[in-house]
Amino acid sequence: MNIKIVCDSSSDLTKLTHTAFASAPLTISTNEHSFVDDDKLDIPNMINELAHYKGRSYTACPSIASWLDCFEGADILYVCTITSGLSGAYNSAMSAVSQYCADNPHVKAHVFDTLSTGPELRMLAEKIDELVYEGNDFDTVCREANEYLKRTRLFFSLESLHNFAQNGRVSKIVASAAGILGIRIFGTASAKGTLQPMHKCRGEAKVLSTIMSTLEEIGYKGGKIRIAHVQNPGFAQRIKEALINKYGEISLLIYETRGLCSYYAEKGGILLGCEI
Ligand code: X90
Repeated sequence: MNIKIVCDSSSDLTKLTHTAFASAPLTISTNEHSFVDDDKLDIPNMINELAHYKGRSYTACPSIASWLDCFEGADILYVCTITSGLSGAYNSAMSAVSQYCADNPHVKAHVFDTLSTGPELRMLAEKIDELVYEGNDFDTVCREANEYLKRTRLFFSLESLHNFAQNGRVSKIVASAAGILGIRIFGTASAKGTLQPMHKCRGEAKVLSTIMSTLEEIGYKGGKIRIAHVQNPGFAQRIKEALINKYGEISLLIYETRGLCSYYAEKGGILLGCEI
């Protein structure tokens, strides 16, 4: 039995520890150039090119065909997608799964709509990887993974919402606050899987204290943390130090966002996933 975990590229993952993995790329485009968010994408070059580009830019979810490429050869499929509240990725994954199962009737497949993205999506994939490795059957993995998703959260600090606004994914009013120099929008994924701003923070020190108080409020007790950053390793490291100071040794990884999250979170952006 070939078991495969498939995410869209907003998971920022390229592999998992135990289970076969594939990533279905989203695409970031200008009128002149398309950036496919796969392992060949030169992300610093994309960020730089977009920063100098005067026209509009867009994104697109993975096509049904690119999901099908990822499914190739799998008998059991766990598919995890970016929130259906902001992307068509969940719908295209569902269509791809129906097609794949129609062609391969023995296949068992489940699509998880994370109502989130980035580190929270990555954490779900890591959890499924562990559950599969422990030898759990398909139904148990699906049930436990769905339970896990209820115990994880996503928080973000964004210096700009320009790309969210130009793609119509937040209102211009919300976006304008983030345009002010030094102001970061701190927020979370809403229950519907949309951007939910919580605070406006002036400066990184304020973001850091907001992260610490927010984690306390939601009952965080030292569970797993994943921090993705857009060219901001120093701040990610300061968050890590503050967390270790308060909670002691925790499972924490810092890494760079890939294409899609780099585009929307923009330079300086931080995404934090945690278990509660
Ligand atoms: O289908 C598409 O074209 C992709 C649209 C994706 C839009 C959201 C990307 C978010 C990337 C930024 C901060 C986290 C916000 C989370 C809210 C659920 C990461």
